Parts: sequence; C-alpha cells; structure tokens
Amino acid sequence: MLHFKSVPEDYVRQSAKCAQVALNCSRAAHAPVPRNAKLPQLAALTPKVRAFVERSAALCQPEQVHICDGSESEAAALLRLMQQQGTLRRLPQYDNCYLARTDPSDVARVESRTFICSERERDVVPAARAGQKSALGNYIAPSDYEKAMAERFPGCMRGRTMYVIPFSMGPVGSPLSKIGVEITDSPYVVYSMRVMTRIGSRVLEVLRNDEQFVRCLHAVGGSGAPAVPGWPCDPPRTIILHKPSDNEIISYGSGYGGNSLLGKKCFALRLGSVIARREGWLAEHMLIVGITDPQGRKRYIAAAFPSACGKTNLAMMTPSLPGYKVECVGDDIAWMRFDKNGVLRAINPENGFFGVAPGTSAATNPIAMATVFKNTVFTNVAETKDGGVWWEGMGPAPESLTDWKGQPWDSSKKTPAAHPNSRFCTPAAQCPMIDDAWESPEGVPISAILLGGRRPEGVPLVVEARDWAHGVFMGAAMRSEATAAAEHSGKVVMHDPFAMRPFFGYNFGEYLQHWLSMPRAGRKMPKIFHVNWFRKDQQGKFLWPGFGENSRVLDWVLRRCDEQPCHVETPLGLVPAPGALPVDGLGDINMEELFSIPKDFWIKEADSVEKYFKEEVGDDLPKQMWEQLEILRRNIQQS
Ligand code: TSX
Ligand code: MN
Repeated sequence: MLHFKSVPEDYVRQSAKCAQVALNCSRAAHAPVPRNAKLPQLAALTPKVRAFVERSAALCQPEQVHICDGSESEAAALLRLMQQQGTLRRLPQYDNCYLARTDPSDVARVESRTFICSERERDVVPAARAGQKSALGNYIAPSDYEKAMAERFPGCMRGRTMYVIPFSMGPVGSPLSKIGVEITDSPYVVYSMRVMTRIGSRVLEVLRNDEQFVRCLHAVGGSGAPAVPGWPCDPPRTIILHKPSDNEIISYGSGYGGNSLLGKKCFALRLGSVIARREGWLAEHMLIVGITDPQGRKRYIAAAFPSACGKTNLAMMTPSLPGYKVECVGDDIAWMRFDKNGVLRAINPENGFFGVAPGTSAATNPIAMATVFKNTVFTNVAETKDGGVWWEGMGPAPESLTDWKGQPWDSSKKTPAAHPNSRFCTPAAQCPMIDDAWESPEGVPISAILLGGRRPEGVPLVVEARDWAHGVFMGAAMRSEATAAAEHSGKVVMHDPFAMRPFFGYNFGEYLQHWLSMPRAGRKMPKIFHVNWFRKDQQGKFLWPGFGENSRVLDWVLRRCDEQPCHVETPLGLVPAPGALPVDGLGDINMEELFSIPKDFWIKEADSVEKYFKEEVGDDLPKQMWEQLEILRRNIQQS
C-alpha cells in the first residue's frame, strides 16, 4: 500500500497558479514538484501519471495522497475507514456487504450539470441547437470550463486524503481496453471503482508500455461538516465536465454513481464515443449476452435499451424455451470493433454491475438475486432490523424497516423505503451465469444488435431492419417511457436515440454518420432488430409476458441471423411470419394486436420523429436518415 502524508509546501505555493489552468496544462506556469525524497511513492508512477498527481495535489491541496494498488488489504482498510466515518454500515445478514446512505440531494446523475467541452459548439451539439439548450448533451466553452474548475477545485481536498486510482476499462492488457486514472477524495468512489473496473498496480504496469490514459479528477466538495455524516457533497455546485480533446474528465460536488465513478458513463460512453469515432469503433450503451441454442450453437447479441426497460434483467435472463441457455457478458456498456476478419467483436469495459435495486426480485431476476448478497455495496436501499436489505418490488415488506434516509418506515408511509434509484454495486465475476468469454481480450463476436424501448402503444414486439441504414434509423428514432433515474418524471414517451441521449460525447448527427460508415467490404454486418416487451392492450394489460419468454423472440432473431425465411415484410420492416414466433404453452397471446401497425399511430410517430430530427439535429442529420423517414412515410401511407 502506497500511502504518504505531508504534501510538500510547493503544492500550497503553486495552487493559486494552478487554479487558472486545466489539469493537462503543460505550460510552464507551474514547474513540477521537485523529486522529493519524502515522496518515493511518486517514483512508482509513470511520468505522465506523476505529473497528473502532482498537479492535482497542488490544486486540491489534500492532507495526504494514497496511490491505490488494488490489494485486498487496501480494500479492507477502506472499508474500516468508511465504517468509522459513517459512510458505510456493514450488513451482518450477508457476507462482506455494506449499506451507504447518501445525502438526499445527491441521489442520481445530474444531466443538467453535465457538459462536454470543445473549441466549437458544433463538435458537441447539432447545428439545429446552436446557442440553445440541446436534448442531446450540454456544451461548455473552454473558458467556462476553466472558470468552473477554478471556482471549485482550489483547496477542495484540504484535510482530506486524495486517492489515485489507476483503472482499466476492459480486461487488463486487452487491445480493446483503455486505461484511466481517477483522482478522488472519496473512499466510497475508490471502493466502488474497485468493483466496477479493474484497478491498481497491474494497470500502472500497462501504462509503462503505452502511457496513454484518460485523466479523471473527482472531488466531493462542500465545506464544513457534511449535512449527512459520511456523505460530503456540494449539490448546488455539482458539475461534471468532459474535455475529449484532452482525454480529461472533471467532476465536482457529487459522490453518486455516474457522477463520481468516472470510468462508467463519463469515460466508457461520453469520452469513449469520441475515441471510438476517432479510432473507427463503437462505444455503446448496450448489454452483451451469449445465447446457446438447442443445437448447441452459441451466438452473442448486444442490445441497447433506455432506462426502465429491464436491461439488467435481459442481460441475466433465464430463457423459458427448452434447450436454450443465456450467459451474461455485460449489462450496460459494449465497446465493439470489427476485427481483421470483418467480425464485430465486443467487450464489456466494466468489471461489475451498478444496478437499480427496486424491482429486482427472485421473480424478475433470480440471477441478480444470486449475485448481490456477497461483496456488494448497496446505496440508498432500506435496511431490515437484522441487518439485511429490502427494496420495493423485492417481495413483501418485512417488519421494522429503516428507510433510505435512515428513518423508521412502515408500509403506511407514502414515501418508498428504498430510493427509486437505489443501487447494488457488485462484482460481475460472481454472477452465476457470467459468460466464460466475458474477459476474453479479443471480445465476443456479435451476431445481432437489438434496440428497444418501453412503448405501451403502436410498436410491435419485434421488427427486423431491412438493412444497416434502416437499422441506424431505428436507433435514431428510438423512444421510451421516461425513467426515475433521470431528471424527468411522469409517463411521457421520450426520444432516446440508441439509448445514448444522456451519453453522447459528440454531435449526434456525426454519431449517426459514424454508424452509417460501418459497412465496408469484407465486414459481416450484424442484423439490427427493434423490440418492445411493453405493448399494452386497450385495458392497459401487457400483451407479452416478457422476462424469460423473451427467449422466444431471441430464437426468431437467431433464426433470422441464419437467414431462415421465417419473416414477412411490413411497412416497418420484417416481422415473424405467421407461426414463426414460438408461442406454444403461453396461453392466450393476442398476436394480432402484438404485431398490429396502426396507420394513424405511425403517421403521428413519423411526424414526431421528423420534428425531433428538425429541432434537435437539423443540418447535421445524415441525408440517409431523411430518406429512411420518407420510406417509412410512404410504406405507412400505402398500408
Ligand atoms: O425486465 C423486464 N423485462 C425484460 C426481462 C428479461 N421487465 C421489467 C421492467 C422494469 C425494469 C418487464 N416488464 C418485461 C420484460 O420483458 N416485461 C414487462 C411487462 C410485464 C410485467 C408483468 C407481467 C408481464 C409483463 N406479468 C404477467 O404477465 C403475469
Ligand atoms: Mn446504463
């Protein structure tokens, strides 16, 4: 364990100057701290990491610096410290499980305070939104970026420990993986990063050959005693900044999930999407599963769903169809690139699941339930009197619960016991159906891409895209009933293209162009499908049983990947031919309604997509997308 106290005075003296400049600054404004005999641990770092650490320490002025080695003893020390500080409570019901209760105003990602920085606004948001608020990401100018930093970071870690976390997104050493270094003053973040990514000395070793890494700086902020003991934060001044041109992420004021575990949404998706375009691959908000059919053939699919569609449930699905087996590679993010044989290969850049707890049960996701009761940090769930956890949707509420705010709860209370965005943070390796190849450095071959949404009306159970451009259009036109995790509430059907709306690192129009550029000679393009498990009948009843029965849809998808002629054409694309979707044993399924394509609905849907394209993308929308919209309109009109 590398741990050292007493930051040299140089740090303090340099801090004022450092406040003026971004962390990547190689200008001479602040000479590096002289090699100091008191800090031999810094010598273990590569020069660029060392420079990043020195600049960050000079800026934030922590009392001490700790370089994380990723060891078990380090993890144990962090857990002890957090229990002392009141950040975590041990959950004696389970093996090595803990509960964190956050400040009630720090419970979710804050999209309105999440920005992408570039010289040109157009790099970040489409032309149609110039100078206005965009639904597809927020732009910040470099001067405002530096100002935001200078207003928050100088001295923000005074009296605190600054942790340095070298981490790998993806298996350590895989050619598809990328390295980051997160500096944080939150031991909760260090421990969570240890679960969600691969951290420690072995990552620093990789950097010795190739010094490229993403700089991530995180501080919880706040001054004085925190409102919630053990959960310092600064909600009014929270900000999450990304500067793709400098491979840099800066986050201040929040300890929560996507705001603070910078490898996940910030790196793997926002910066990742920029790096991916630059390097010719795809960084997507997709789960990855392996499916073995009754013939023993194994294929992999990647699937993009907006929140509240049960993505983690699908990633861990127990198929109802006999002879099928589903195995999990990842539940949230896929990094995909075509290999030299033209096969699209995917890795899960993550190492754990940061899943929404409410709704997870033995009925909806028994595999998750078999995963999360060891080595897990729960955040904002309810606690039982005997040191277990509970959340809405887990089953009957036990007596004498403590709610997520630490208050006594009973079912007569109108507030939920667990926060709707409460989470488990659990190692992927202990998932009983984790795929054998989940850490394969070359990635798994992708046969099909699924897109989906929560669509109570009008959208069939499954539709296959006619070709790649049509599939990209399906992704661009994705919509879903809104979520609890984001800052929107109520049941509105929101546009969420590729389930990436909060995660684009660059102009969405260019993102679509990048997708459109994927087909090349010699590449075997996966088929693209749109699925909707959530269609309802006139009475508001779900038309499809979902969950394990979704394996019936996957069966058809895989047969289509084999080019079996089990489809018919519709105005929307290809759907199962009559009898081709196996529904035996399901009882009454109203296939007619499940696959109906109401003309008036689709005329309005096309109008809504057009409005969205015009208002949010404008001139940056690739012309193929307008062509696809026209094809849709023509098909609907002729139906
Ligand atoms: O996760 C879900 N999936 C995907 C599973 C692999 N959920 C839960 C979504 C909340 C996050 C679903 N809910 C799914 C689904 O396929 N489908 C539904 C809708 C539904 C809910 C309850 C029933 C049926 C459908 N119950 C009965 O049919 C008895
Ligand atoms: Mn996600």
